[in-house]
Amino acid sequence: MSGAGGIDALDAALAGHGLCLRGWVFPDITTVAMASGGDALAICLVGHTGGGFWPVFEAWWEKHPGIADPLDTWSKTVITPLAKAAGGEAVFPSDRPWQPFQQWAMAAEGLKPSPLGMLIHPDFGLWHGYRGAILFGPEALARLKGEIAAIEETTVGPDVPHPCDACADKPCLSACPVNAFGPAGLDVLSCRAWLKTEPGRKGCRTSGCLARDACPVERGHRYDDAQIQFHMTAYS
Ligand code: B12
Ligand code: SF4
Ligand code: SF4
Repeated sequence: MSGAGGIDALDAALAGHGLCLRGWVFPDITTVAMASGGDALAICLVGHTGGGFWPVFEAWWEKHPGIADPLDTWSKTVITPLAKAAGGEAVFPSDRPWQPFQQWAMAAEGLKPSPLGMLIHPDFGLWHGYRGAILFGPEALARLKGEIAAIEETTVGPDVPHPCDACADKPCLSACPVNAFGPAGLDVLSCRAWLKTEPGRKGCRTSGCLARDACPVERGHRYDDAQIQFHMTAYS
């Protein structure tokens, strides 16, 4: 175990909020262009697998009614001080310029995109996400050297199984009422137009994206209805 300010302490503090360290990227000469975090030498992804953070967030939101961008604000409130205590700097998926969270996740966790654009996880299916990332520079790395070295040794490579390879029928692709998924990815305009119609409001907007819901992988980690409705409202 490390002392306060170490990686173990960071992980434990995140767990108290229903979040976790998702994985690490160590930019080298080929990947450093992915990091717009200046001299960041290690990027630690923070997120959730399944919807475990939701009750923690909801309890916070009840105490902050009317707050703008509640989930993004909660994420910043939780992650920023923890990143600082660990000697890093937090960045967030919702902030512009957008940081390449999905590229980081592919590098850190070996995940690959589903036909829907979202990355699919072999243990959590389409039910996971990213709430922030912590960028560590040379000074923090020197202090955390032992822990980081151990993490680097265990960081996953590109050999994580990709669930879509074994999914012959690909039910996600036939479930969308407006066929919004094509070779160019999600047709956002068609999707949003559908969500404004009466059947779209009663369907996807209330019960969640039918394409995402059609995926049979790890459905036990599906978010609960309140969380799904929150994300769909934010998106549409
Ligand atoms: C812009 C954006 C969108 C735009 C997409 C516009 C477009 N066609 O590109 C819109 C608003 C449509 C969108 C929608 C959704 N998004 Co979005 N989005 C982003 C955001 C903020 C930036 C993406 C980006 O351009 N990055 C910049 C480039 C340089 O980084 P990148 O890693 O290389 O980006 C890759 C993605 O853009 C991806 N991509 C391209 N098109 C699309 C379309 C979709 C739907 C997704 C998920 C990815 C994706 O390909 C890029 C190349 O690798 C990211 C957060 C982030 N900072 O990455 C979330 C993010 C990609 N979104 C995410 C999610 C979950 C969604 C929704 C499912 C939200 C929801 N309702 O629950 C929806 C999907 C809509 C649906 N029908 O269900 C997650 C994906 C998690 C995962 N498992 O992979 C992210 C990472 C946010 C997070 N906090 O975790 N999103
Ligand atoms: S339904 Fe099949 S192809 Fe679609 S996301 Fe799930 S595993 Fe991948
Ligand atoms: S939310 Fe509905 S309309 Fe939009 S992509 Fe998903 S299934 Fe299609």
